[in-house]
Amino acid sequence: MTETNHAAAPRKTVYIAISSDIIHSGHMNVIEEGAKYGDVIIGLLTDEAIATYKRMPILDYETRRKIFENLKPVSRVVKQETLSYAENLRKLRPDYVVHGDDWKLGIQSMVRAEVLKILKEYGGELIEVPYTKGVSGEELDARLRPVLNTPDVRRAKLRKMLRLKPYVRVMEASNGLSGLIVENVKVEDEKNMSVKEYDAMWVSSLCDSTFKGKPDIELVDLTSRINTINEIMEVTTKPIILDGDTGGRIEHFVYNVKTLERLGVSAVIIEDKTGLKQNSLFGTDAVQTLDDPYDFAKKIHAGKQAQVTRDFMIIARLESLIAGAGIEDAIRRAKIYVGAGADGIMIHSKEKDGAEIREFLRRFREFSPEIPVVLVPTSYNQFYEDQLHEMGANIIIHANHLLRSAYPAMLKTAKKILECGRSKEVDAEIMPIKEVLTLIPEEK
Ligand code: SPV
Ligand code: MG
Repeated sequence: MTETNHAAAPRKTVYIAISSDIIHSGHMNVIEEGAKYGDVIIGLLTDEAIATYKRMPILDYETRRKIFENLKPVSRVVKQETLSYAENLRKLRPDYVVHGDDWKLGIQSMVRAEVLKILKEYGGELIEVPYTKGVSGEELDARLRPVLNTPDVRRAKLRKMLRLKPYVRVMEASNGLSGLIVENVKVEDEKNMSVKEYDAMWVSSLCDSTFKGKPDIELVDLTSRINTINEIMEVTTKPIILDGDTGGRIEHFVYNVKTLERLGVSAVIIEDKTGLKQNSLFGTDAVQTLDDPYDFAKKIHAGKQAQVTRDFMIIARLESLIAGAGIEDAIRRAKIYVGAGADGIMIHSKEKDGAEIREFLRRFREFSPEIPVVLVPTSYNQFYEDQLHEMGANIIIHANHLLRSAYPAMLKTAKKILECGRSKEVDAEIMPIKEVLTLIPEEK
């Protein structure tokens, strides 16, 4: 008998990326289909990648890894750190990439184009399986929204974001409608093959007061501020950071912390000023009286003692630079506040060149590399968010830009109607009434 060499040809490999944290039958169909072509490798997006490109993952990476590893048709699971497949495809060189045929539009089409380009480099093949009818990840996401909006879940989102995202991008929201803008506005980010959106909302004392026609001097009381928060919370799901002004008296602050926590607010930022609070952007044009740092530290400490969950954050806002007390004073205070238990530091400045912010961050990071730092770059807005992050920022707040865009638009319209004696002339500049009627869809 002659011996033949039956060394089997190596089995083909099939790469399937899973970028969703909700696993549904559509994924199963793609995996089963993929298994017909060879050994299935799942490229599972990490929590960081999902948080950066989509939203906070519900199931964490480890849980998802275990689920996929235990699926019969799956040979192994590897990490995919970005929406782009490039790194893994070049490393693993799978014979096939399998995907549903529903990725030919929008941002996904860029990912698809890149996959095709890389497969061509080494002779791999793309197999597209028909999209599973009746299953939509987006629809599942929408159905989950109310569940993802309980106070506990919402409150916890900010800390989770700080863990998973390079930085948290925040926009002012001062009522339900502007809350909806911050919740829903998205732009395609071609450079990173992803969609950009805001992560959280800033309930500003300046804007909340100004929308009510009142000055920003702690005149709008907490009950009214809570009404604003509730209005926003009813129609949105993103975490809320409250501008808590000075935090008031310690005896009141400890109650207020509990109230905010119960509502599902994620963080309150309080500033180390005392007396009649004036908006920081007046700088030294207004009387800005700094609190005694040890008294302020007591307030932080009392607040931390009062909170009942782990998730709520109390962030200490340093007003040294606003009051003209200098970087040395800011650093000294930052150390005291961190020592008192502050969960983060906000350093404010109205200097245009950003030099004192940069210097503060450099010095602060020498002794506190981890504590989140909040910046409000209203005056020094020549810096991109990425640059502020490089300087050391973890939370970047665009603090008043919706108010500032709404007011001039309203004023212009009001003037023009007055001038013309009718409203026809403004029709082209304002939203058609039909669009207003359908702006807020009814819940089904
Ligand atoms: C606010 O938005 O109310 C703030 C930030 O406190 S600032 O107006 O820059 O002081
Ligand atoms: Mg304020």
